[in-house]
Amino acid sequence: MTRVIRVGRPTAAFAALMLGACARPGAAPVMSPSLAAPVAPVAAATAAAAPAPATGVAARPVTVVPNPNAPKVLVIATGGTIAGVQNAPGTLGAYRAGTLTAEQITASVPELARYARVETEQFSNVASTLVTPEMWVKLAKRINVVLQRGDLAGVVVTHGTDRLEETAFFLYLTVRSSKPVVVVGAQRPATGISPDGPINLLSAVRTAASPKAVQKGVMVVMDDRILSARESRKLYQRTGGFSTGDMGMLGVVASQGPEFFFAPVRRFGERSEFDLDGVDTLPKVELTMSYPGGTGQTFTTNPKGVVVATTGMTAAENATYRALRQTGVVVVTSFTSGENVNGGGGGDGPPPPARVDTTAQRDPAQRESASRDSVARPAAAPVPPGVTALHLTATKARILLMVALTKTKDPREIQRIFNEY
Ligand code: DAS
Repeated sequence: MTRVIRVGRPTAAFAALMLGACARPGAAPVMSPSLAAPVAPVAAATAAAAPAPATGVAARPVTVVPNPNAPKVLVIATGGTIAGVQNAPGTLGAYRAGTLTAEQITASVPELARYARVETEQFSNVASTLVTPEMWVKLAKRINVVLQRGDLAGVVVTHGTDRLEETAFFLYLTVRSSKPVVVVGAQRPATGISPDGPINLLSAVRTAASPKAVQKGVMVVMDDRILSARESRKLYQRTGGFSTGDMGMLGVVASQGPEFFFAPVRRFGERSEFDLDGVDTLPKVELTMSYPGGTGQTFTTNPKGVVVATTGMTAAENATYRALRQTGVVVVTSFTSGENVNGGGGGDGPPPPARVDTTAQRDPAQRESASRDSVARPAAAPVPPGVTALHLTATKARILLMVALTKTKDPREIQRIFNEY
């Protein structure tokens, strides 16, 4: 059956909606109310079968042949620019992220019906700067539940790009399934000039529907690139801005569909040890940077863990974080660029000797204080070791530490986790 689908023009009500306050990318967003708790699936139906709702998205007559045997894919919408509308559609003007619904976003891409039987679910409708760790937990739990459905091939999560890489990495660690989960966003609002949301959504759904995407973990699909959630980063605020740097792509979405060339080999998905049953909130982990002349940061928030982004700490920073470790706080260091892979005690050789802080040997003040330490407190409890992140940005190291702390507070065990995931 061939259907001709016209995607709706703005109605008076929609125009009125768009006359409200708006936000520019990077500015404080004006949000639709969050539905942070998952809600019942919205009209489970193919995009082709649904009447096109008024969205403000430019009308595009499309001829689609829906595939009644296509795999089922659930699109879970959380908000972001992919759901963003402008005061003045078709301009470069300001917009409100998280405005269109899951149903409206999918209905604006009738081509989806060619590759998947799409169901939709509205999880929240916010700019991703409002996404919280509690929402990650709810979202991961929801995805773990729906992926148990035998008839569902995969899940697509639509998301704001500002915090997309964090949500995707959390899902990578905590969705315990071999089925594909694809996180996707847009850098231009749905009503803008050349919006990237529709093509990104199509590529994401094609990937989630593909048997080739099984056992690849949680992925980010943007600009036809298939990226592992572990490595993906938003490098800039334009199309093409998502990258995995030196680690490369898993594959691309070609004209014939997803093509994979690589697969992740670290722990994720079915092999993940992280069970969110009984977990509603995550342990508090703070994030800070080291810098020339820095003395280290202390916290009044009573964190269970601290991540320090550093290429090498000052003596004062070392002392501060050593003292923090002594109080039982787990301190993780992550290279500022996220690119470093040295450390952690893993690898193919014998375990390396404990890291010695040579700063104290070079710095007379430190040397004196260190020798005072060793003379005055010979029987003091050994300082728990620090943990080193391997090829993770500090923001992702923070997420892994939050998840690890749901299982253990032992820094050696946490180092094992950092070495495996
Ligand atoms: N405000 C941003 C967000 O929701 C926009 C985006 O999606 O790119 O993350």
